[in-house]
Amino acid sequence: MPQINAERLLADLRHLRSIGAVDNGVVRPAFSEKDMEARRWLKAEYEAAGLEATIDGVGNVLGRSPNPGKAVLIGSHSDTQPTGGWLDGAMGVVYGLEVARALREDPETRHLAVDAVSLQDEESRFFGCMGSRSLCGFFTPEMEADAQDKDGVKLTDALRAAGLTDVPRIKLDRERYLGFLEAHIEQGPHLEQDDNNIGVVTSIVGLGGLHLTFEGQQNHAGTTMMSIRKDASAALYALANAINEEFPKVAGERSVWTMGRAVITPGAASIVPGYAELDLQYRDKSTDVLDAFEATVARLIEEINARGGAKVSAAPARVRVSPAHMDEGFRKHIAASAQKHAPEKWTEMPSGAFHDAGVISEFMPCAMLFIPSIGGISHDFAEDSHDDDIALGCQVLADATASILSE
Ligand code: HGY
Ligand code: MN
Ligand code: MN
Repeated sequence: MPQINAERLLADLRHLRSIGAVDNGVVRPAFSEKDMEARRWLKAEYEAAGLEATIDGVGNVLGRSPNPGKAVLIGSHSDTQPTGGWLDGAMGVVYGLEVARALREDPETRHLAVDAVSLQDEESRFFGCMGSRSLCGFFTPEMEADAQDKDGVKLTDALRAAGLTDVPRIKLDRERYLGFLEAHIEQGPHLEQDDNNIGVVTSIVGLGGLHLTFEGQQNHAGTTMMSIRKDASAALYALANAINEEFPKVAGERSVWTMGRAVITPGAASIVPGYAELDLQYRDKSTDVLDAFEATVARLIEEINARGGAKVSAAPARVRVSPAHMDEGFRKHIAASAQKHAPEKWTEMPSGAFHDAGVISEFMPCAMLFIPSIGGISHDFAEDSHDDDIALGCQVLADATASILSE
């Protein structure tokens, strides 16, 4: 079976980390200088690995194998959160490169076709999983027209600044592929807590988000009596508290919800706020639970507006993403490879984080493999994993890829 080169794998991961490095983390938002520098480096690495490489019109980097026959596509995203970790996405991208090299270097597998990909904007600077949606033909002109980041930068301007405006966009050839494999850090505590080295993902959560707006009346904090205030912040706090009280009544076992961004204007201690915003995101493996969360918010907004204070309104913050099930056949290959390389130290598990495989699974069969995150930390500069786990995960993926392609 193919043998990955752990030293080369870790050296490439550390080089990628250096592009946009800040403290122990990485700041490489989609289409930033550092993001595009990383993509140009990956293109060169794909070419050195014998792949025909292209950076497409939304920044996806695709390395195509010259080998005939059905291919497996392996990769993830190399863009990061605003304060991102060095492995989120990047590890799966470099695994794709290393698995392509390892199979090419082994006489028994050098005829097999492994394509490698670095996807764009999985982290939703402009549009969640934009790159994988574009590759699958799911990124519509309507989605693109309004896309802008949280600072108001338009996607069209970011594409122009990155020199991509007139660059052709790749559409994957469905007939070429058996499917897509994505390796990722778990970004949670379960593998480490249960002393497992490998997670074989069963399903990926669905997610939804609402952008909530509170419009009141700015006024003097000393002379405006409480009974006549239209205090935007009071409505925001009331809704946030009510969500935390009511959501558990309709939640599933692993439901999560986050209110990670709030804006209160003008943000002065002696002024009754006249305007506020709140971003709410919720996730679950069941569409019914996601629907119940949205119905609960609609009911709570009605109740708060009936009080006559600030007026609350809601708008979708993102396109709803459905829960995704990973391919049973691929999962068997990954499980067999995990059992070979990490006997009894692997488990099947759902993914609480969202991934490009969640989008691509609507286009072709997908599977995911996790390695442990130290302390379960992610989306933070402190994100990290042990080198041995990183190397083991790549070897498990290489064997699984070879067995899928040889079946
Ligand atoms: O938020 C997520 O689940 C992913 O890490 N972007
Ligand atoms: Mn992430
Ligand atoms: Mn990720």
